[in-house]
Amino acid sequence: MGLKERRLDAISKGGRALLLSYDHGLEHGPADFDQRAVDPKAVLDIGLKGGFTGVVLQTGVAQRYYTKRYAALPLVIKLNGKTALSKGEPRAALLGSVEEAERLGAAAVGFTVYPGSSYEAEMLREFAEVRAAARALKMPVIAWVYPRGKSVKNETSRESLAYAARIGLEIGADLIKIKYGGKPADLEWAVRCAGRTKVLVAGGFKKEESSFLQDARDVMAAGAAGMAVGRNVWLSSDPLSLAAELQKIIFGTVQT
Ligand code: FBP
Repeated sequence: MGLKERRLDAISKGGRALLLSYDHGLEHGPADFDQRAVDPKAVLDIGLKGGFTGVVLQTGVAQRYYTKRYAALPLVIKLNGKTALSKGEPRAALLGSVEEAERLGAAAVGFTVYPGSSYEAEMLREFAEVRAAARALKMPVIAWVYPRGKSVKNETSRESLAYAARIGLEIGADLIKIKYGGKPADLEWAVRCAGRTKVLVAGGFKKEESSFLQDARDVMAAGAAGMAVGRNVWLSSDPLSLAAELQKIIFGTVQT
């Protein structure tokens, strides 16, 4: 197995992944956090003890908090992002490089594109540059593909999700992360549109636990390879038992 395959295997065991997303401090600001989730160490501990196959961090948080203690929790460095403060057409700014991510010990990098935005071309071009740099360093690239902007009427419609998944395949992502609109049949079609590229699904805003777990079951039944979830885990009153439930749904067993 080559380095890239080993890295992919680390974050998607047996082709299934359960990533803990924690880039919300940039994307949404501390408004997403409670007293525990505001502390990156507390969230990294959930990732480690909860048997997640990786944690998604922006560079700054990784630099200060991703210590050797978390070696068993693979790191995904998000290379671009935006804040919730800027209005208008969405544009994720490039904030890091694949080389820097590798120095931080990353097993993969993440990159957001907003198809439909008037800045789509810039983001697609930057994705291609990141993909080339990642190929050279044998680093997998996870594409967050979120259709968004004035021209997108419904970000989670059947058409939007299917188009997002297909874009991920077309642009050469190693894994594609899309949203879930609550309709299993739509997700099933999106997974089909992604072809041989595996699809991960975001968790979305914090829900009742039973409803979130039902989403997870539906997502896996629709053929997704797993989830990359944030708020529903680190805002949970019991993140570790929720993580154990997610592991059962995604891997068929608890791995910790
Ligand atoms: P959640 O599981 O909390 O929805 O996180 C997934 C995610 O993609 C994060 O990585 C990111 O910070 C956030 O959603 C962005 O959401 P949006 O672009 O819809 O504001």
